[in-house]
Order: sequence, then structure tokens, then C-alpha cells
Amino acid sequence: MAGRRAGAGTGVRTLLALLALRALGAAAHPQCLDFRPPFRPPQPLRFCAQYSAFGCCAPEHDAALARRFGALAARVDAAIWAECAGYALDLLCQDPSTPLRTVPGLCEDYCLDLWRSCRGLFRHLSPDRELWTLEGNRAKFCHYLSLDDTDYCFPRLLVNENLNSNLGRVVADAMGCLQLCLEEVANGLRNPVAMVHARDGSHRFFVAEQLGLVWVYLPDRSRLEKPFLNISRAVLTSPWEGDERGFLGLAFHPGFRHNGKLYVYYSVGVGFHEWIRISEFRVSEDDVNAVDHDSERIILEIEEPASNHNGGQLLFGDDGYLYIFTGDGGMAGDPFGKFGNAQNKSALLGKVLRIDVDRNERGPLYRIPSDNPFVGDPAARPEVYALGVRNMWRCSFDRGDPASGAGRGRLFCGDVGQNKFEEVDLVERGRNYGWRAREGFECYDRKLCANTSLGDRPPPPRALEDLSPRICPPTPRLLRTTQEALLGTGCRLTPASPASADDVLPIFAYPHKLGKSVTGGYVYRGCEYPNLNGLYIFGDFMSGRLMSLRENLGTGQWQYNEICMGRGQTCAFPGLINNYYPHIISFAEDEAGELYFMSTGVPSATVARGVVYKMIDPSRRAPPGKCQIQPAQVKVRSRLIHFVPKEEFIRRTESTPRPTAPAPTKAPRRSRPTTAPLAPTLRPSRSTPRPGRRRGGGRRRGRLGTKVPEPSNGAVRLVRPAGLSPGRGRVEVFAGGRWGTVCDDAWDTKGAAVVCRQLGFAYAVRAAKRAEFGEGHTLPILLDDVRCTGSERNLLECAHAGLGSHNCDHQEDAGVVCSREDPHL
Ligand SMILES: *[C@@H]1O[C@H](CO)[C@@H](O)[C@H](O)[C@H]1NC(C)=O
Ligand SMILES: *[C@@H]1O[C@H](CO)[C@@H](O)[C@H](O)[C@H]1NC(C)=O
Ligand SMILES: *[C@@H]1O[C@H](CO)[C@@H](O)[C@H](O)[C@H]1NC(C)=O
Ligand SMILES: [Ca+2]
Repeated sequence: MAGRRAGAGTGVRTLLALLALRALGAAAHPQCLDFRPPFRPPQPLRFCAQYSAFGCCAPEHDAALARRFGALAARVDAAIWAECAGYALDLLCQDPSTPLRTVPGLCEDYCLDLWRSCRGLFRHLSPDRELWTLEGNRAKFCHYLSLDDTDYCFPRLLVNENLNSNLGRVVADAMGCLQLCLEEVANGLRNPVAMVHARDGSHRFFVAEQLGLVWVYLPDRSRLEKPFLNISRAVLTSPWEGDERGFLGLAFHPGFRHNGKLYVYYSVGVGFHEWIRISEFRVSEDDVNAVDHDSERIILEIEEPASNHNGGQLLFGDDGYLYIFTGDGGMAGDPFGKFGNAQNKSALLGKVLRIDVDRNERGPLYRIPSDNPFVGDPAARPEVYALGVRNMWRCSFDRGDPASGAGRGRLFCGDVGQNKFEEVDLVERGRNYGWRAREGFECYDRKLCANTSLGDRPPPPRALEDLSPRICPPTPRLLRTTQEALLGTGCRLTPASPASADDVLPIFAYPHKLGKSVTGGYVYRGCEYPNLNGLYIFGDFMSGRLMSLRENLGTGQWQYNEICMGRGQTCAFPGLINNYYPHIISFAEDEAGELYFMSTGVPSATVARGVVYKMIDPSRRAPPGKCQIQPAQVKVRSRLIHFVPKEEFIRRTESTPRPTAPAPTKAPRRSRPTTAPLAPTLRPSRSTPRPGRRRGGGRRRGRLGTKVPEPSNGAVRLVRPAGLSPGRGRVEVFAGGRWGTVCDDAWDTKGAAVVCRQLGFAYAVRAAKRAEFGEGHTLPILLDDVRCTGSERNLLECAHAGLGSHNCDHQEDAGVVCSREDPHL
């Protein structure tokens, strides 16, 4: 707060601005004291009408706030109320009934005004006794209520352009980098290559490791101890970092619910002879969480002339056909045959294949869909759907816009490049994606490039590597000229050779300065983060860069934005993290459409350093309740292993350069790729603040001035449903740098007494069990088997199981009821 002292007129001007704003009914950014992103309420609010378009307040809550307001009016002297009702409305509508704050952070001028005649309100609005004791001292009182981040104080945030110009949009920083956060979902995985769901309503997710194991996770993120599938004996791979062979892909049949079929893609080898195999399996008749290992039927095998470029994606389209993405066979420059495999339609390598695996119980194991593009061509394999592919690593079908369905069925792929460019392609039937004639937008094999329809393009721009990536439209007849690339003006649409239109340029390509191995992702179509709708999110395995493309519907061009981890307080929500391991192996969508990715610190098939992360948009979420899912129950026969997150939020101050290796954590930091001496995920160069640079707004966490310290080890807090009086709630404990819950095994009034005393209550009335005060889903369970004598200074001093190790779940979250009065009197 130092250095800012508002003149007397500022408060008045701010208020006038606010009144004007309210009169216009414009949406304004609320403070969201629950430290979660704001959302658009499903219907307009009656009491906090100002936040009808965008806020933190659900309609039920709005009604509760209206009642509180009414109760307050009845309690406060009428003369005072006349003056203070406006303040009360302001303060209540910031929705202060959250465990983390009791009152909004206030701008100094506003607070000073308020203090003059309405400070008495706080006795009714906040249970915080420390605040009450400061009531007599105006400066201390307002300092206590101030925020570090003055942009975010109330009411200035309502008119802060940075915050409000971004309402309803993903927040970008000054460099155009979209700020997202992550939630850890699974860990300890050995090169997790795929995560898929079965489309069967169970909302399970299946994570495949390169070694040939597939694990089942339940919607609560617990993992079944017994693997779903274990074909590690048959799968060819090695511990060598960067080995591209192994178990590479997995897809459930669209009718899995009825026919129990799934398909896998893996490498096999005998001596020096290697090939890929696509097999069909069935789920076991007596366990829906296990594959019948004897059910394997080999659908297709393809010789691999070299150990790299093995493709590996399997997908079912809306057409019900199985799409198979092969690599060009390996080595460098697709050297096989006269002009390589990828341009050779009679080779299955370097292709997108499409086959029909339905009704294959009798007769052939698969059939050729009658509208495959080369069925009548004697010089082509009929399986071929598209060609000119080098090594497509991760493809996905767009689910389409949730409301309009627009975009549905588009097939996005990342095609890994040779020496210079990584590309993203929109794959269409019968099209040629250029390799080895072309790499990205450039010619790779000049002769071939000039000889075919792929030629007749301008000479490659020499200096393109030094430029930022450019986006060009997907239409094959359009291209970008060298000059435009060099000028950095993007893409001019110039008709190229009309001779053949079946060759397609990428929708986006990036030079090796930004990354050396693209990992294709997904178009976000989930429910929880409406701002991300339509954004194609992908990454790079070598540089750890996360990237995005958004289609401009007017021009058909794709707008590139990097994705970076939210800075400052942006990701400081409970349960979120702001860092990840750099080797981005794969992306995933869960059954509800939420987006995930998998990466590892050590890209070896035998090192268990892979993590699954969920993408979180801190700038906006869907209204509470909108995205609830009701997973179909599945019978679980195996033991369950509860998920314990291991990764931590890294606290960084914006004003100091980011440390390359944060001190207190033991985990290998992802800012240091192990094999790739390239731009690390959290690039320190970007962290250096630029003069005049501002954070891109978004929801920021309101913190109480400089007075809110990092909690100390063993600190506790109570989380309680709205409306309950203080002194009762779920117990959350701070240990090892994070908040977590306490399990109710062994939980008794002695433990409760310790917690109550820590919180300033003399008495413990009751030890609450069975999540009486709700479940702390987003937090780890930190303490189990807590046994206190009652005289300990904090919970950590009591006997307990090792921090974070437990055998319970959130249904057993412990709570307390405390009192200042002796309950026995
Ligand atoms: C998977 O199979 C291999 C070889 O058959 C076996 O050695 C290994 O223990 C199995 N792994 C699990 C987790 O069942
Ligand atoms: C195309 O691929 C097929 C199958 O691998 C091969 O027999 C043929 O020689 C190749 N053609 C050329 C021109 O390289
Ligand atoms: C290159 O051009 C020659 C002559 O026009 C043609 O016979 C040959 O098939 C072309 N090569 C490819 C790969 O299209
Ligand atoms: Ca290409």
C-alpha cells in the first residue's frame, strides 16, 4: 500500500464512476472471495443485480445475501442504516461468506470514507475479532482491509479496465500468452502415452503407459490396483529416453457399452525385425475393469523399416470407422522406395488409414469403407484415407460447439517435423499433407516439391526460423509468400497452382526455435471453462511449450497464442498448481469433455515421473451445478489406490525473476528438461518483468494487505457451509506448503480441542465426523489417524500417520464444533 495515498476527491470520483457503471448495467469484475473463478449466473440476480452477467454468486446465494441484508437492516439503527446501507450492499455482494476471507479487500479511499460513519457494520458482517479491535484506529483498520494488489481492491476493480475488458474472455498477458492453471489428476506414471474414456457413462479414465499397461481411474481419481490391460510382455520398447516404440494408442469402440470392444496400437519385434500391430480386445465378462487378455485378435500389422516414426494414434470417427495414424517408417527424410513411403499410396506407412471393424466376428477382420478415397485406384491401398504424413503424434476429432455443433468432426493432428518445422494439420479425406516433398510450409525435397502438385510454390523463406510462428489458412490453394513471412505480416491469400488441389498446407507450423516435436491436442469443448470453447490446445514434447490456436471465423485464419501458467496470484486457488514437467507426451479429453495433458520429467518408459494435469481457466468458470456429472456405477473388484497429489503450487513474486529451481520442493522442477537443452517450460526470460507491463487482469486473489503471511506449518482453518456460525466447520490443516483435510479415523474431542484452541476458542463441543461439514474434494487428505492428548499446540504435534498417507477418502473428512463458552454450563 506504500506510496499510494488517495486525495479526498478520489473516493467520490470512484463512487460516481461506479454509479454510472451501475446505471449502465455493465458487467463488472467481482472479487470472488472464495478464490475461485467468476462465472455467469444461470439467471439474473435480484439482490446483487450488478453481478447478473458475471460474478461469483449463484442465485441461491443471492437470496441468502438478501436475507442477511434484511437482518442487518433490522439490527442497525435507522439513521445509521440510511447512510450505511449502500456500503452493506457493496460488501455483501462481494460474497464474503467463504472460508478464506470474511470481508472484501478494500481500496484505501473507499475504506476511509466507509470508516467515518459505517465502521460499526463490520461487527455484523465479519466474525474476525482482530478486525473489530482495530475499529478505533482508522489507518490500521484500513490497512488491515487493504490488498497487495491495488488493482483488485473494491471498488476499483469494478472499473479497472484490465480486469473488465477481459470479462468473458481467456486472459492473456502483455505478450499474448493465455494464462491457465493446472490441477494434478494422476501421477507416478511411466511415460503415459494416452488417456481415454470408454464413452459408457462411467466417467472412468484409462491411462496407458508406453510399457504396455493400462490403468483404470474412477471419477474420484482413485486408481484400481489391478491393471486394466497388461501386454508388457508382447510390447517392444526400451528404457532408452525418447524410444518411440511401445504401446502407443488405445481406442474404445463407440459401442463399447454393448460390445465390450477396444483397440490397441503397439510395437512388436523379433530380432531385428520390427512391426506395429493393431489389435482388438474385449473387456472381461466378469470384470468391467479388466480386459480379457485371451480375446486379442490382430486386425492389422505393418512392417517398420526403422525404430522411429511409428505413429500410434487410434480414433473412432462419428462415421463409426477406425482411423489409424501411421508414421513414415523412420530414419530421416523418408528414404524408402523411390519417393518415400508417405507419398506412396501403395504403402501403409506415412498415412491416415480408415477401416471398418464392425461385424467382423465372421469373415474379414476389417472391411474398407466404400467411400474411402482410393478404393478404385489400383496403385493405392484402399485403407488409405490421407497421405503425406511424417509422424502424426496425437490427433483428435472436434466434438463441436456445445450449443451449435459447429466444428464437429474436424480432425486435428500434430505432424512431427524433420529439421525445421512442426505442423498442425486439419486432416480431410483423400488429401495429401505434403511430406516428404514439404515440411511445414516449405519444400523439403525440392525435386519432389517442384515435380508434383506440391510444387509450384514460392521458394522457401530463408529467415523464417528467426520469426515467430505464422498461421496460414487451411485451404490448399492459398499460400503465404516469402516476403510476407519475412515482413511478419501473416498470410496473404494468393492462389497457387490450380493443377491439383489435393495437397494441403498445415493450419499452423512453428520453427524449431519454439520446439522440436509437436504433440497434437484437442479443441476444448468441455463445460467447466466456457472461455476456452473452440480453442485448440496442443504442445511440444521437447520444449514443453503449451500452445493454442483459435479460428477466426471471419477470415478462416488461425490465431496463435502461447499458453503459460498464470502469474502472480492467478493460480493461487486451493488445489491448483502453476507448473508442469516439460516432456508433453499427450493430451486427453474426459467423458465430459474437460481437457488434460500428460507430461513427464524423464521421458523413459521405465521412469515413473509422468503426471496427468487438468487444464483450468482461472478467468471464468461455468455456474455452479451446471457441469455436474452423474457417473454410472461400475462394480470394482480390485483394491483402490487413493490419489494423493504431489506437485505443488510455486509461489513466485512478480517483481523478482523467477527462480530456476524453487528452493523448498524436492521434486525435479519442470523448468529443466532433462534431455532437451531447449527453452524450458517456465521460461525465466519471460518472467522478468518489463517496465510498464501489467498483469493481464483476470481474477486475482484478494489478499489482506501485507498482513496475510503464508500460513505456518500446522495452521488450521475451518471451512463451513454458508450460514453457519463461526467456530464450526471442516478442519483443514496447512502442512508441507499446502492445505489439506483431516481424516476422521481416531478423530475425537481431544483432537477437536487442539483445533479449537488454535483458532482461539476455549472449548471443543464436538468432534464432527463423516464429512458433516462437506468434503474437501480439491484438497489432499493430509492427516490420518490423528491421536492427540489435548494439550498439543497444533495438530502436527499429535501422533498421526505420515503426512499425506492415509486409507480414507473425503467422505471421512473431520470437523469440529468449538465454543467460547463452556458447553457444560
Ligand atoms: C504385467 O505383466 C508382466 C509380464 O507378464 C509382469 O511381469 C508384471 O508384473 C505385470 N504387471 C502388473 C502390474 O500386473
Ligand atoms: C511403394 O510402396 C510399395 C509397398 O511398400 C512398394 O512395393 C513400392 O516399391 C513403392 N513404390 C515406390 C515407387 O517406391
Ligand atoms: C515427377 O514427374 C514425372 C514426369 O512428369 C512423373 O512421371 C513422376 O511420376 C513424377 N513424380 C511424382 C512423385 O509425382
Ligand atoms: Ca505437411
